[in-house]
Amino acid sequence: MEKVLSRNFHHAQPLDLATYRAGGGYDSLQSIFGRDREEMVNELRASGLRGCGGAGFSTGLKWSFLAKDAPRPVYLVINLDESEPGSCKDRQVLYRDPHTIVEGVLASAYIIGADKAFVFVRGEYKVGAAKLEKAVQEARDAGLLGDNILGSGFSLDIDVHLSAGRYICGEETALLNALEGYRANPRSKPPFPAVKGLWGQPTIVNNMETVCHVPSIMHKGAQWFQGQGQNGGSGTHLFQVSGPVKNPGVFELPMGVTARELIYDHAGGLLDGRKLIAFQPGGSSTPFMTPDQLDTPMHFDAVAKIGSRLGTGGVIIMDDTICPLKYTRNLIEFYARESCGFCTPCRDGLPYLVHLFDKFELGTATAADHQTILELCGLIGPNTHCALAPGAVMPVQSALQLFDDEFKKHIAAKGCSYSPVAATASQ
Ligand code: L3W
Repeated sequence: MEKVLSRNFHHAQPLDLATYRAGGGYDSLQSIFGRDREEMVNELRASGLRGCGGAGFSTGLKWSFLAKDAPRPVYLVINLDESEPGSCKDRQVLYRDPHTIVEGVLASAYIIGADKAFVFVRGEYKVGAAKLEKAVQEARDAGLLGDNILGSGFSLDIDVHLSAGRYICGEETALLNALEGYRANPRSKPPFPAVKGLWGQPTIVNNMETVCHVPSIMHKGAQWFQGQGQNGGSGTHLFQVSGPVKNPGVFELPMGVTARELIYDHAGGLLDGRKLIAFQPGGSSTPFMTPDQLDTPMHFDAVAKIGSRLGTGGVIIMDDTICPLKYTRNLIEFYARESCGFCTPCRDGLPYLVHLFDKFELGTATAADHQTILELCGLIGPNTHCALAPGAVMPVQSALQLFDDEFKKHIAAKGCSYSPVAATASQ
């Protein structure tokens, strides 16, 4: 496997343009400029590249939704608003190798024929955004951005936009509203951004990692990319592991590496004396996987097949020292806080779930509360305006199945046996 996104991570500082180019940076443009755009989109589809921001939608398919005679201007928007708990991959590239982002954006913008590109960066990543700004300016100064880039007839500039900071800004249509200067409420879909996006114009929105795979696919081919994966996965992915493991971090590995290899070989396994109870494979909105599923290949289809989602590939570990109910409550509290407030099931349903979980911790929960959690999840999931609340209830539904005995134990024991009852519970 060849490292792509992390190939320059061994350098102490981000590479300046000259050093980046000396290592083959921007060479991909030779394989892209002048080539038929439809053919490149087809190659992308064949490569198996899928969106790395959580949804795993085929990148080539999404790009094919842009009409050939799309009204101008066409925009490319890069989602670098990484805020999902457990996801911490995009920041690595932003802080350590921003020219890889500029090259990915430029290559992708050429293929879709974008007139302008925007990179929407999470507000807390402001130091990284400044590094990206610097790389963009270097590219402009060298004629890699601007008018008639390298004599190709293609012109592009990149705007780096720092978010004011909310999780919901990472939802693609809320992001578009935020970019336009409006409150970041999600829009209704359809129309999808490819048809009506930024300022009503056709817009492709992609996660940063996704576009950073494009140059090497175009340079080395779809087959090469497929060969980088294993067990049915294509390409590489920046997997992340957090929680009570010996070596938490970000690892570029073949898509399809098993969860066991990722957690035990790369992240060093659990801390001494700890036992794996469950893990979330792709950020805090993904259903739990269990130790008997450790040999599952970490790629979209294989993880979906066992009832979870690969999401962002940000694995979060739950061990035997934490109450599974308290762990789950902590996740919902995050989503409750980050709700945009637009629709009632999300705005009111998520805080009520937190309240119900608190009753289990405080020892006041009854079997009826257990049942209400179950019913509320079913009510919230399909009835919201965007994917935030359905994502929030997925681990709750999963916890209801996996930890049914814990709910019952909390009711019978009138509280939590893991740690002092009042430590995290709200009043
Ligand atoms: C045109 C169609 N375009 C779909 C496009 C759509 C989007 C992409 C995927 O949610 C998930 C969420 C989180 N014509 C189209 C079409 N598209 N059909 O394809 O769309 P979709 O609806 O499957 O997903 P989404 O709305 O983008 C994203 C999950 O990701 N997630 C979130 C992580 C969040 C972060 C963060 O840090 N902010 O990482 C993690 O699992 O729960 O389910 O572009 O336009 N017919």
